[in-house]
Amino acid sequence: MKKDLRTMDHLMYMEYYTGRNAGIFMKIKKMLHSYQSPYQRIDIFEHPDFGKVFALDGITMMTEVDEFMYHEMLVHVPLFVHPEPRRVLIIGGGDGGSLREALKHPSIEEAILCEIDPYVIEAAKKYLPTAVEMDNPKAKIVNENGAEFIKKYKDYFDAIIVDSTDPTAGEGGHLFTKEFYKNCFEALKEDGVFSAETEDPFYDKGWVAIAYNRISSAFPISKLYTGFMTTYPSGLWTYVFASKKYHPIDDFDPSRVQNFDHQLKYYNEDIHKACFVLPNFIKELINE
Ligand code: AAT
Repeated sequence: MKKDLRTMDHLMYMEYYTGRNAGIFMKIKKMLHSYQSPYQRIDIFEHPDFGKVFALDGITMMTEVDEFMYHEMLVHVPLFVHPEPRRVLIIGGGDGGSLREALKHPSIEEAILCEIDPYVIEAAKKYLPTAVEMDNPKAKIVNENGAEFIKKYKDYFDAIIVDSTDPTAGEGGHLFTKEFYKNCFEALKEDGVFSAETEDPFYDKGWVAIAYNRISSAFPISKLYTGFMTTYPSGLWTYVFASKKYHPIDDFDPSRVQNFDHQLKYYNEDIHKACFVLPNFIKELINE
């Protein structure tokens, strides 16, 4: 019988946090994939406890054990505010986790995943369990810069979800500009909703404020929310919900979550309301 590789101490992965004075390390049980694409270095390895780990340019995008926290919070908060989302656009998110969560909503008829790097899609399909819905007939995958792709649409989507890399890494910066957020606003229908990952409030606090202010300048309603995220810097992650019409709490109907067909692991109707309650240091960051 084939034996598993022994986990020893000699293979390590390190992610340096912004500032490069702290970070996280993970043992590598087995390297599964390393590839230099035109955009970024792609690594996928197996960790003794975290399962598969996916990193771009040495920055963790997901680990198998905690990706649910991030993907559920990024996707279900906006999709449970919109009463009947049919067309959704996910920008970034090449591991497929956000697509998987979006397609749990039965009203979705069309889900476009716009991931800039085709090599991420290829690697995800081969190695990552998050890629389960990529062949779903409702899903359409395009490989384009999301900041350009969005310009083709006006008044079309019910929801836009920005699952991007950090603003300082790879091509992620395009997805944090005022112009991009304005184009998202234009691409949404008159009752469209939006969410974006907006970094951690400790190592990247400057970016939380920048992203929130820029999104607020493009949308009449915008609210920052947080979620626990074990393997991302600081363990606490921020997201911004924005919309043209719906308020994330006043227009939220908890019975839709209670009657949802899928068992979720992080998000529930109480989390939905609680995640918008912010600690003082984060309120201060965004001048609230
Ligand atoms: N859900 C996994 C988490 C991610 S992946 C972000 C993806 O965005 C990457 O696959 C990257 O190739 C893609 N991307 C980056 N820039 C663009 C762009 N301009 N257009 C389209 N796709 C893009 C994000 C984790 C963030 C947190 C890490 N600290």
